[in-house]
Amino acid sequence: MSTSADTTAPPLSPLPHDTEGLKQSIRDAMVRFVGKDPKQATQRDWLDATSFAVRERMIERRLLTRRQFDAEDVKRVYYLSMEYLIGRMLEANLRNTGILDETREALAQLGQDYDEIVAWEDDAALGNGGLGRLAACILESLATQGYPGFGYGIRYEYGMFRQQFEPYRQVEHPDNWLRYGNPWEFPRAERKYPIRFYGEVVEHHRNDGSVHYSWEDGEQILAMAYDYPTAGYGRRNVNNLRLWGAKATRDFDLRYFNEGDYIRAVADKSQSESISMVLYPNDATAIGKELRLKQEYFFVAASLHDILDRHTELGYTLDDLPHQVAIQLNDTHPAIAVAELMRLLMDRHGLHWARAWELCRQVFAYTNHTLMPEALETWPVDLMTRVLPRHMQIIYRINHEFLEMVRRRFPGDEERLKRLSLIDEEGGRNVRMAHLAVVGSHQINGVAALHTELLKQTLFADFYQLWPERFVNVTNGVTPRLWMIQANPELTEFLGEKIGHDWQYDLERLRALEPWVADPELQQKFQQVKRKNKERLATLVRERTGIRIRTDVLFDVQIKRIHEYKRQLLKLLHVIELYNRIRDGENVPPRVVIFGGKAAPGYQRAKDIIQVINEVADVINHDPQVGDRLKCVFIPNYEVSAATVIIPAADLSEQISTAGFEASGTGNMKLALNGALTVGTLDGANIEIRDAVGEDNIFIFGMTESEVVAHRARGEVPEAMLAGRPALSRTVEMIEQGYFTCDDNATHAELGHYLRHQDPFFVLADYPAYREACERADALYAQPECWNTAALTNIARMGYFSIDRTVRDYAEKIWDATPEPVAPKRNGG
Ligand code: NBG
Repeated sequence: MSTSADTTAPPLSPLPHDTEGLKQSIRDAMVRFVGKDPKQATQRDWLDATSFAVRERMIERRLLTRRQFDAEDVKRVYYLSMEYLIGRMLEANLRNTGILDETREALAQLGQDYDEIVAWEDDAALGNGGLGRLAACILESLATQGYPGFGYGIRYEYGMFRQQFEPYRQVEHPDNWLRYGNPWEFPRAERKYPIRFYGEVVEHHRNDGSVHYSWEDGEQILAMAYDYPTAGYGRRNVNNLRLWGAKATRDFDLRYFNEGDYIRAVADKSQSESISMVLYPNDATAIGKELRLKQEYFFVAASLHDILDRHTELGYTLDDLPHQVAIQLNDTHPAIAVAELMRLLMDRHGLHWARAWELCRQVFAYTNHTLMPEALETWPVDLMTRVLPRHMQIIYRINHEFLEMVRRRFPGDEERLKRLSLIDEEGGRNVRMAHLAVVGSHQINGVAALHTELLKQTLFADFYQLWPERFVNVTNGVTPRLWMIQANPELTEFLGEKIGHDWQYDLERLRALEPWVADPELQQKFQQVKRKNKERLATLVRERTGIRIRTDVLFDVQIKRIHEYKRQLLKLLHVIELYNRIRDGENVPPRVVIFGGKAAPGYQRAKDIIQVINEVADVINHDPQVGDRLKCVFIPNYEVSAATVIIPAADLSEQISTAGFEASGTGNMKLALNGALTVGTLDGANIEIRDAVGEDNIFIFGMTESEVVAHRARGEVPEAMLAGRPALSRTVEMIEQGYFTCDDNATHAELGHYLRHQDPFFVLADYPAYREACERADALYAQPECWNTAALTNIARMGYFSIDRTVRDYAEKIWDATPEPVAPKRNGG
């Protein structure tokens, strides 16, 4: 039914995809876009020129994709996310566009080393951790599978901070990733929307007695679109990620500049543009700052405006919305979208409440990513009333209608009303954004089986009773394109030789490897691959830390955000015990322990943990009695590009959160896919990983979720766990007595005290089981055939954890969307 799709537009002249053509394009780009004589070009210039050459080819396919979508009446899926943890773009785009080898060769012919060139690119780190990385994987899969799926987010000028240790404690440095411009983005000066804050709501009474509202005055800033094309792997589909940057309005400029205070005007202007300046570096915690609320509304308002404009430009009516549009809310960060869409439909398009609400509910769906209470966003009613007065009104009305319905179903149950209300009346009045998201969505999903069950039983139990059919599980996944093909080219080749390449599109086909997992020749090759990957990691470790590690021992890896519930301390206690045993003359199997991860800048406990790990590592790494039997490395500035080096080298994957706290985890999937064995609790997706790989191919330990609940209820003092455990007691004492520090006894004493008397995540209670699980791992590692069989079995059985399966689950259970692969042109190109 779309009327404006122009299928008669002339075809684009296809650019060559061969080495010669690419060489020409890169050379041309160097002159035309970079403005340099190739003879004088730096490696960064070559990076830019190469990026421009790829970009040209991607945008060509982007236009074709768009034309096809416009012509075919497709349903579009919009993913609203505050975070996209993308990493470097050049290699991903080359690979997905299918011109990686040709470009490598083209650069070689131009006298340039491909690997050196790509290393110049800064990571696009517009996210904190799992949530942002999942968003990036989902976009890649949407394109790869040909879904009309588009991302919306914020073009932060400063992404995730760079982490340094000075010398032990984390220090944050700004990530000015756009400093040298960005060859991947297309600024869209014509796609600018005014976004209002503050001001007031004006009531208009119509002749027919109806009331109409408008939101006026206050302050306006502009949201300007920047487009990042996202290429599908092995397909022509190229989708779009649209990130919004803040710009001062012209009105704004004029008002101040005319007053003659030029300096103040410029300063105010940059103040208003600060909305998209910086990513809040908090993971699984809510922020509660006015600027954050403004960021959230800013990108949501711009995205919805854009979505509705596109919808009407394509000739659809508002009644068509549920058939043409699905909007996924990635956590509660974009939950204000529910109120904003209501506002647009009523105040701008004149729909009445009931119809607007019906449409809203059919369009939105909400993904929850955590049960941690401190991560649940709430906004003070006062703040919301001041910043978004019309939205506050709408939220009150949504709440009113909702609670009326609850009252009818549960008459006289005042407690239930309090629990369900969108407004938390306790301790100052706050808007519960998760409740707004649930009420405004037709589907709510958790990100792993256990997590979804816990959502139903705890956080959203009352909602589940009202609407059981709205709750679904969509277990997370990871893209094999980045986390296997790019990160682990040797393993990719190894798999290709044995089972072909089908698994790259259908990861379940890795199962074809199973008949060979015990094959000695195959195992030997696998071991060679691991060894090479360990050498690559050893180089990274040496470059970043100066520490030399051997590559013929077990690599034990814990890489993730630093958080009490993720229990880096549990690993640290084990490291200290190993150290003691070596010094006691025991013959302990050698290992390299690798940590990576950032702490939220204001999270003192997490920063203490980093500091103490670094200090312990320093003592161990310099103890001649230990030598290279034990090394402990904290790799600074863990980021996507570092992860692609660390993960393929890992033998043991540490997934040791307190059961019931990790919603899913996705690092667990990446590591297992690369043939690491998991030592893990029955938490998040670990449970499904165990079900997939089998009990014998994973080291499960510790309290289950219900055991944790029971243990907590017993209220034992953590210290009691030390009774009869001399090795563990000694470890804790060494920390609290400052054995590992020369100048900061206080931090160590405090951390020891914390373990003994607080230990909210039951590190001590789970320690004996954890040590035993690590010993099982050591025992298996001592039998290479058994270890390799288990590792290869892990790889063969990880198909379920492909992001492609995740995206299909969303499409079928939630979006009702179908893929629309772009057909190749008949005569190539
Ligand atoms: C994180 C969870 C992880 C999960 C990712 C992706 C937040 C709020 N949640 O367990 O902690 O894997 O989301 O779903 O960052």
